[in-house]
Amino acid sequence: MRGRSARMSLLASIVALTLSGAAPAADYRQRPPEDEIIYFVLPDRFENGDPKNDKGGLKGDRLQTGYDPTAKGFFHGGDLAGLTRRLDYIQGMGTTAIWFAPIFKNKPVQGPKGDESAGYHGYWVTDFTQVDPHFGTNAEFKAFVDAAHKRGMKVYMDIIANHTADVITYKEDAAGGFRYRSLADFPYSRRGGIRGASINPGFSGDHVADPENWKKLTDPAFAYTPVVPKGEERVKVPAWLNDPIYYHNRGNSDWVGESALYGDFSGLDDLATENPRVVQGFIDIYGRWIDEFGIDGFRIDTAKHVNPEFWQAFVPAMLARAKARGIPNFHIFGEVYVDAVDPGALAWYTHAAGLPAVLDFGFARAAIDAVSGTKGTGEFARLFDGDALYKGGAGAAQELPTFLGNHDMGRFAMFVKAANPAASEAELLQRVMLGHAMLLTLRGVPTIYYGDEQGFVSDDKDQLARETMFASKVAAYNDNDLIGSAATTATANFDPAHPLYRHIATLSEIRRKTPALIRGATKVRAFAEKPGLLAVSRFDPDTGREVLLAFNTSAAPLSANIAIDMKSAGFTALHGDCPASPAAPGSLLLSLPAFGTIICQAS
Ligand SMILES: [Ca+2]
Ligand SMILES: [Ca+2]
Ligand SMILES: [Ca+2]
Repeated sequence: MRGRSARMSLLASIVALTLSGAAPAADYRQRPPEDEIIYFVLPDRFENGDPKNDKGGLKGDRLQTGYDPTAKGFFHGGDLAGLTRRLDYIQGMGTTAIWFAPIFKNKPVQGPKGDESAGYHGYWVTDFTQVDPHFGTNAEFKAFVDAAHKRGMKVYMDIIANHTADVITYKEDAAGGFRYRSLADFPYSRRGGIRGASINPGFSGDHVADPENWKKLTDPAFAYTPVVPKGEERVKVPAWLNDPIYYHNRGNSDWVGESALYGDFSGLDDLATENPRVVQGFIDIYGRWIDEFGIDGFRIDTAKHVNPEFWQAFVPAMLARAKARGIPNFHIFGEVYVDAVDPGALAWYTHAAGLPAVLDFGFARAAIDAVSGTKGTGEFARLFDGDALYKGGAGAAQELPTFLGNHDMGRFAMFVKAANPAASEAELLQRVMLGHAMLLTLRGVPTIYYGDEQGFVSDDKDQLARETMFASKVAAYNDNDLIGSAATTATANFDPAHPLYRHIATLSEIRRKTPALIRGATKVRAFAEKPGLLAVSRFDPDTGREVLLAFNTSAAPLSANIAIDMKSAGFTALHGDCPASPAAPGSLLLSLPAFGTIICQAS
């Protein structure tokens, strides 16, 4: 935005306001991360803006091109041109930032014979400098970023430093798969185990980050013997990534302890992220995307499978790079998959790894359990108590992206439906609306999973939770009964009149206009050990004015006296049926319908 005349900026602001009713476009660089509402999308599954790139410029059948719109594990044709074309739709529900699954060039197809699938999800990178041709070009990426910025929307890239695509294999016999080979049984100092030949003399271990130390690690065959298949010797970009010395080469992770850091994630080549060459390599790679495109943040994939020292170096380097590019509010949030309300396990990464934020898996668990009725609402109290554990305390917890479901675990509606198999569609809709009301009013940065606003219900997790918004040819998607809609995924679903889309738009607007909901401190007022009441006060960061949130997770109406601030003498309803005044100073009598939400602002 620098270099523009004030008049141009003003004009741009007016245009953006008129178009969207959102904050002026010129201000987007000034917004702190907690002001955003994020929309998370898989580009392959969103909109096909250019059928010419569907096969990624490759020839042959789906095992060559990766393209098969009838198979859930292959490319379906969505791209950056489609995402750009649908920005009106995305912004129309009040979302202000887009996080999209990785768009870097992938290995098109991988997997054992007969069980292949494609890199449509973007997590199998070979070239970190280029947009995957299935999604478009670097120029189209620039057009997308610029178009989002013009509307005052931010762009968050999904990045990976833990692994590349699966290119490296091992010379040893693979019967039963490449089982993990530990540091103790296969030290760096011997070839193929403690009885093997002496190798890598003088190497003092991977905890010594000194480049001189790492020069002494020259033989990568301490555990398995890495082999790069013929024809793939130069497939990775930048070129240093093709050298097996920069990988762990210890076989597959079994997800616990040491192997969670050093093991290959289902065969994906696990980088030696302790090596200073690898650290600098990724600072250079991702710094370029900041410099060239002026993006606004990173979501870090598989953050917990990388040693914390890597992030301790990477994060400040990226924040400095962004600041130099005129991006003072660059957001970085890591994926630390913890399927429990366990704030300590997440908060550890803000201390030990120096991650500014992590995806709030605890929030997702609490919301799924409460809204599906498998538990009461007490988990939210434990969740918010845990905010003190994050580096920076409860203030830092405001920057955690919160969510209800995702592309890995499955959709929120699926969890709700699974716990309530006999529920009517109307009840499922009410419950899914309740979950979104919690998401959009409680602390954290609300993150909507694409398709949830059209009532998508995944059959299961992973591939089955990645339906297309444009007309799908996947039978396992098209037989789903969408919530709040008579449509199926066999036709395009970009309906701004869908009740969930409208519900999200309504609550987004309330949030944007109510600083207490964006940045206000949280005080839990009431919770229940069975389905029922959750009441939470949030306070305007400047005036201290109270906003009371109340949710009913049960199928019956309820009434209760809720403790409030003694100073809150009158209320206006921001949503739902709010009494105009307290029953007595310090107590508000609330009546909530089944699955209802009330938002009361003290006047
Ligand atoms: Ca396409
Ligand atoms: Ca591999
Ligand atoms: Ca790793």
